[in-house]
Amino acid sequence: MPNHYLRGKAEPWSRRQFLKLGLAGVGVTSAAIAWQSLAQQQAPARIPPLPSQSQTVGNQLNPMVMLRDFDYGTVKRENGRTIREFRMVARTSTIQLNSAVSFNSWNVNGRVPGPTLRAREGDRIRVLFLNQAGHSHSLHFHGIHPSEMDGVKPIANGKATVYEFDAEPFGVHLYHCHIAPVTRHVGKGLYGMFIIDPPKPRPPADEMVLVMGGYDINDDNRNELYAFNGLPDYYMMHPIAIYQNQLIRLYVLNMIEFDVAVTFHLHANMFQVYRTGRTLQPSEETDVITMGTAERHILEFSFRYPGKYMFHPHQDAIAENGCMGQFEVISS
Ligand SMILES: [Cu+2]
Repeated sequence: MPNHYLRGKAEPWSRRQFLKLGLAGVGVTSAAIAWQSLAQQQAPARIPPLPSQSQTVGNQLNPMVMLRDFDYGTVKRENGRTIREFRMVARTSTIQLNSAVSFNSWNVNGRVPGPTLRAREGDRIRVLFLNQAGHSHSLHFHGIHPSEMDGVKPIANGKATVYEFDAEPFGVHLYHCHIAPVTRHVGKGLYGMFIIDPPKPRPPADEMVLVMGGYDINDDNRNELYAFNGLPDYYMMHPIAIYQNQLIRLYVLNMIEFDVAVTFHLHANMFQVYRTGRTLQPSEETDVITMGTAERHILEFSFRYPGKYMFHPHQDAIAENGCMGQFEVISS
């Protein structure tokens, strides 16, 4: 497993804004190193190299990179505790959903979904939130935290705030804007995944994030387009390469507004389900699982046979309007 927990992330936040909050400074902790070396004692997962042409022309979103892009924050040590600082900027920007449709998104750090934050249970999370999107937003995290850190208070355009809380409990969580109407703020793209790893790391796997989202193109409170990781049909056009017999660990989140629930279905295989990522042992095996809005799970599987295999909600109208992708299993 690569040493992700030591990787710093430079987000486009000015030093002046940073100093204003009195939060300058970086550091790497011995605790983070010790925990990471525990994970390295097991054989690493085999992950195919990224294709060189995975970028969609004319679009700043690259779902192939987002797939395995985990933001471990900037690690600091304060009073014997590991602090993970995340810099998150709300913005407004246009994304090209397909050759015909551009969409005015509200987002975090210029991407839909926002960055996948990752921490270990018991770390202290410090989110430096700056709103440059043009109107009020907030960041509401799922997980356990005090009322004042619940992120339901509007942060006006041009203002910043700090959300700080303990990372608990381990599992797959999420964050999203909680300003009314939430359907609109989430539908415009202000959401992302927040993974809290258990104290003892899960076994090595090819780990990927799949966030399902919907787009209400014509403001009729219904979705016309859907996507995994931001761009409709991206993984159909650019299949995700994985190795035969390699353990795959999907972190799946449903952030589709307006539709009550969707399923996640994988072709030609079965997967182990860890509901909300809250267990270390799977609770069931299936090939289709129902997810209401904000539900999320860890799904594990490996493919026995090479070839291409689709995944999609089995609400086929949703799949056919963009929420569809495929794995390409490479012989090992
Ligand atoms: Cu908002």
